[in-house]
Amino acid sequence: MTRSQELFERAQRVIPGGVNSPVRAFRAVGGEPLFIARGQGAHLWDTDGKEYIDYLGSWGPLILGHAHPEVLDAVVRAAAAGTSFGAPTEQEVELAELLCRLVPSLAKVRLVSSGTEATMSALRVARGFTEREKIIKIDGGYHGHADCLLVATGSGAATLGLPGSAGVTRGTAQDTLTVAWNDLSAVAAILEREPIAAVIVEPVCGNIGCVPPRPGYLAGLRDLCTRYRTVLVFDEVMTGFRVALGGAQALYGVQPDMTCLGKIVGGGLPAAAYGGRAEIMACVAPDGPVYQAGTLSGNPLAVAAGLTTLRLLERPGTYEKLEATSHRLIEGIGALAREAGVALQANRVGSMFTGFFSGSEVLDYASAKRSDAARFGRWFRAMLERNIYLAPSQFEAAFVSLAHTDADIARTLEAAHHAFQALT
Ligand code: HOZ
Repeated sequence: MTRSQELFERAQRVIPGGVNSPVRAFRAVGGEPLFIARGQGAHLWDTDGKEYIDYLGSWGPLILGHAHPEVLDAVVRAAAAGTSFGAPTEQEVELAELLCRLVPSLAKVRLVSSGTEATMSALRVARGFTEREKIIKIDGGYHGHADCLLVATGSGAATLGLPGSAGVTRGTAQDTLTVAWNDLSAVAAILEREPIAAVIVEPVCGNIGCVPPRPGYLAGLRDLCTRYRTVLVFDEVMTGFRVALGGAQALYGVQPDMTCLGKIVGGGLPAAAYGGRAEIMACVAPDGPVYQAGTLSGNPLAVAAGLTTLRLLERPGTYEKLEATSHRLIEGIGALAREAGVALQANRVGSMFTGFFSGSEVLDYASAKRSDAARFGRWFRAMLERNIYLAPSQFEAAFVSLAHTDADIARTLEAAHHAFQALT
């Protein structure tokens, strides 16, 4: 028995499913989760000492790789000055100023501790601002696990084949309307029919796997929301600072009314944020009537990690380097699949990507679900055997970091070649 297997046995006795988040459970790909001992750069080591090239990056935050020395140094210095005050600090002002400078649509921003908190709070603010109740989300869109967003949800729920979640009341669920990704007319039909507080989208879907917006889709959402005075919320928890320094809104040139940030904004520690137009953010307590709070909001360690990460990302050439590495990897994987006669849709935006085991284009959740998830599982395990650590689900995105070297990419392509051959 390996050390990971031993730990998993112990974990299952005291933690539901043996994991602290369902996506970690490897249920859709078979086998058991690895227990991770440490990470450095683009590499991970499990508790049995086996090394992997990591394309999960803790589900997105680690764009600089693991244990980046400047981030570590900032966290250690922050910790030495005190780990939490529950009072304002200079550094959280610096982070808020930086966010408002980097993300085009942010006039004001509130720091929270997780992406779930960010989306849940943004929707409450949108409802308070518009004095409307219903929201629209995308079929397969995942925005964390607030009740109103666990409807037709992606990520772990898609992986496990759950359409939503027990424990969400009918009353809550009926205020969440869903439409297919990339279908503008479906959004228009609802907005025409009834008052809607907010439309929330991941501007690049990441939780049904990586599925980009069709040309004109985000701009179309912008126009519709403006026309019907509905708050357009971009959940940029995954795409923020990932697909461009200013997020997907900078990449596609479309400004939402509100933006949710997470993952990279905390540099690997628990920080997230939501913000938007000043008149909307004026609704947030203590300025306005929408209540939202948090003991650890703006936590000094998380703020230090986030600030340092964003400042490093601001250096010239960062996103060009990420693009070149990602291009080489995903084009390479696509070519190897073709060579092996394996039908694969290699979807990518910047450094986020998913290889869908499908013969037809993946444009939304319905087409993502037509992928051969069992075949993905076999490929995933073949890659893992060859020391490549990917997201353990067909319906998740994987991430390239600035720490991935040419040698890492070459090793990954070599592994992918053998893994595709093993499938056929
Ligand atoms: N957004 C991540 C998965 N798509 C969250 C990770 C988790 O649920 O633990």
